[in-house]
Amino acid sequence: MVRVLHTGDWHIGQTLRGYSREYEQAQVFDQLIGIIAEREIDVLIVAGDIFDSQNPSGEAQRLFYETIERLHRARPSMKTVIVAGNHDAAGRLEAPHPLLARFNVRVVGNVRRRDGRIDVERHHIVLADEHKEVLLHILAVSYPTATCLPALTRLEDEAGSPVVRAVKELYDELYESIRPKLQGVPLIVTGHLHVMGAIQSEGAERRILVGGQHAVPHDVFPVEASYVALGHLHKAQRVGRDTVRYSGSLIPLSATEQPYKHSVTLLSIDSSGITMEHIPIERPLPFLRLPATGEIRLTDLHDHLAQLGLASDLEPHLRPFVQVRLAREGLLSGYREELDRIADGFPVRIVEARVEPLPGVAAQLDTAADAFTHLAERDPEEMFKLAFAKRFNAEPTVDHLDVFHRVQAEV
Ligand SMILES: [Mn+2]
Repeated sequence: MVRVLHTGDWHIGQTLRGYSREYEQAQVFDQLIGIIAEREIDVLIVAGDIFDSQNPSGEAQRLFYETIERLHRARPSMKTVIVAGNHDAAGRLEAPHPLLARFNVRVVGNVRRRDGRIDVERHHIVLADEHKEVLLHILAVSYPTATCLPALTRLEDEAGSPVVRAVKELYDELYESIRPKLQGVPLIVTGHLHVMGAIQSEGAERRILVGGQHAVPHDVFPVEASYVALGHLHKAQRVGRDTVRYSGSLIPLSATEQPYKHSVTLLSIDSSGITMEHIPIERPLPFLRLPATGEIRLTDLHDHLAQLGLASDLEPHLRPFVQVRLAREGLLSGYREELDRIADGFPVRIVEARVEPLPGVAAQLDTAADAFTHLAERDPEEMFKLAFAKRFNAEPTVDHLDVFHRVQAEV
């Protein structure tokens, strides 16, 4: 029996509206370390977006290395497999390899080729027991950048997406290279990309656009894989088939992720097959929506915040995050300042104040969203007007348009 734990999208160093997430991230790593010890995990898979930025702060790097060291201490026999996501700098993530190897950590930052062939050994991890009997194979594949996909150029008369084809070819080549070695032993494949049909959140996941394509069908992964451990989307979910899964993030990374439930997926693998268990991760801090459903008037915000009954001396890093849904009616243009003034008297951190766009604007936005794939055919000024209306709930003035035209001319 092999026990594998699937997680991803840690986004260490992330800030939300300027607020640090370090306290929450340290708290969920404590939970993770507890799970690993208690459930006697053999392999930990972190499916990309370790850091939130290509250039993580000293604090973010310290939290990462502390966590690696603590994970290793909690479970010295455990192997950790980390792949880079689109937020990570592949080279930087791989650079500490000589040290990380001492902690039984393998990092795959990108796909490298020699004479056109993939250096497969970098991606292939074999887990064996004390009698050298092989228990599990892992194909660790990072976020495929354009340089990882040399087959990206569109073929003559190609009807489908060259990105989908190139990603499929990448997985096919990797799988075919290790296929003779598998001999019926289970295989786990990793990926960091948007798989079609999955639910994405707004604002946090950053659309990946390789050659104008940002999602691939789930059949790019070999059907022979017992499990596909995905990262990138922050909602824990299956996609296409039960064994192709996003573990989801450990904390909500944007206001739209407020309703998400966070978990890690435990895979128990033996000769009879694979079983999955989703182990919940508790939110270290409340992430509230005010009101829970519907909207409130700005004038009622004070009462709603008072009803939370929070201790006024709550330390800044322990203050709950709050998203506010405001009714449009009676809202003045300086409402954001007024909102901050009201919230200032309470130990909360407002991360979003959303006003639903006017019905007419909403309909136009929907039309624009439908036409997203034909963005090139859309008039830039029309798009600017829509974006302006969405952001400010008003039409741009002549002065705004004048500035827009000057910027457009410069571009
Ligand atoms: Mn990502």
